[in-house]
Amino acid sequence: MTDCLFCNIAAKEIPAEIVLETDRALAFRDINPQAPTHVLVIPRAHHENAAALAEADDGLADDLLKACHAVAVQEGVAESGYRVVLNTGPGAGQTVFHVHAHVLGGRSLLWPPG
Ligand code: IU
Repeated sequence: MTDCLFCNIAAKEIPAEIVLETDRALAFRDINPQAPTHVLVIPRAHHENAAALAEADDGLADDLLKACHAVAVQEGVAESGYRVVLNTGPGAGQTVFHVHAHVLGGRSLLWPPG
């Protein structure tokens, strides 16, 4: 989708600090980090949110989760612990409507989230 920010990042038409690329996913640093490690992991294909991704049922959700773990390992937070967040819908705080997993780590993370 040409009017989608994250599609444009995936197409490298908008710059981002990319930390990992696979054939079906891309990971880049969040511009407003909430933790020492705060990376967004997206599928290259456009799906509005996690619900749409789950319904697509083409293995992409599995790829996304594996990419999240690869980012955590690469960032050095896999052993200390990290959080994967998929805000799904405006009521849950989703503001960009191309599914993205937040990978957060590098500090103590409280529960429940706000
Ligand atoms: P959310 O789950 O949809 O609320 O997360 C959107 C994230 O996208 C949020 O953490 C923003 O800081 C981040 N972001 C970004 O990394 N680059 C951008 O150009 C824009 C938002 I706009």
